[in-house]
Amino acid sequence: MRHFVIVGLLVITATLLAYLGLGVVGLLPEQASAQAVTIDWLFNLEIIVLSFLFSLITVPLLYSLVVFRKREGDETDAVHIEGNTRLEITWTVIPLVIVIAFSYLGALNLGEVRRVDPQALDVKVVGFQWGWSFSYPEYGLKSLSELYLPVNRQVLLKMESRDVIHSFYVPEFRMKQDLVPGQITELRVTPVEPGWYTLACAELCGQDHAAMRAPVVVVSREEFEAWIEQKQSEAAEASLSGPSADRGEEIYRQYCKACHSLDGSNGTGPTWRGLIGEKVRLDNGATLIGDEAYIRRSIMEPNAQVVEDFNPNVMPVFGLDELQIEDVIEFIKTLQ
Ligand code: HEC
Ligand SMILES: [Cu+2]
Repeated sequence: MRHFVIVGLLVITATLLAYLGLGVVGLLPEQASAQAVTIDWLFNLEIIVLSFLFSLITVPLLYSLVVFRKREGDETDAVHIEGNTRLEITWTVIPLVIVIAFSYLGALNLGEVRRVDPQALDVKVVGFQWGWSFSYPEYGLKSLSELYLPVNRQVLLKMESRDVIHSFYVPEFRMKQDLVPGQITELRVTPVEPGWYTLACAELCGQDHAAMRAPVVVVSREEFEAWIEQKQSEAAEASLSGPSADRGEEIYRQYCKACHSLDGSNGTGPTWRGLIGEKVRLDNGATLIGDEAYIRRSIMEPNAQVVEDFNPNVMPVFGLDELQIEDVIEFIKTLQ
């Protein structure tokens, strides 16, 4: 009986230490979304239960190892114990109740986290090897390289992948959602804390997976509106002033850099240096001279004319619009 009391007290102490210890480590970053609060509540409850279970196993084990160790000169056998029905029922029923309780809480939690707000702001997210692009259909804005969000308004992210499976993860929001090729997946999140965060791809997706990041900026409603207006006037200006090599270079940095170099070295794709006006050999044996029409076609239908020694089906179709393609061509022209 004395042993039970001592072990019981030690288990309680170890549980507290394990729980407080995990709290000090700071497993999670700040809570920047309404969903994070809900998720962390359940997570915290699980941490309490697992601190207890961890202690319940390790404390009696260590206690027995030390207190009931073999004494010197003791050659007798240990006591043989054959089954204990009451114990077996207890350690089956209690965990069963805990698991059922957690699945109930988990279901409530999931419902809360996924609650639909009809006023939600629609944002389209595209993931590709290795970057992100964001569009705001409500405001006629597309292909932006940063995700701006107004505080305290639910956002409905509609996500697509251009190539392989990626995963949308902003640790401060806690939510994570895969982007699956050929499918549109959705995630709802309500930012509650203005600030700068980082979106990171959470699904190993190839060579530069670790660099697949994008800024996420949560701002007040007024700042968001000002930002939208600024982006809209930039877009309007761009369509008036015609193609620009500077914007082409920006598109290059955002989408094409992973495979195309500017310095004459070939990577996953051919270099862009000297592409205009030079001979290009195709994999069907034909040769042609690199001109605007060829570049345009290579961007819109990458498999129509495949460059010799390079793999087809590697270059994604980016869905660039007419002006963006002209910007890119303008930029390639500067690379002689
Ligand atoms: C995942 C790798 C990858 C990315 C990203 C990529 N490309 Fe390519 N690209 C290729 C490969 C591979 C080829 C050669 C095979 C072919 O012709 O389809 C190619 C060929 C081309 C060609 C023909 C080039 C030549 O030297 O004859 C053009 C033009 C081109 N890409 C434009 C772009 C543009 C514009 C972007 C960004 C919007 C882009 N690519 C992004 C892989 C990529
Ligand atoms: Cu990825």
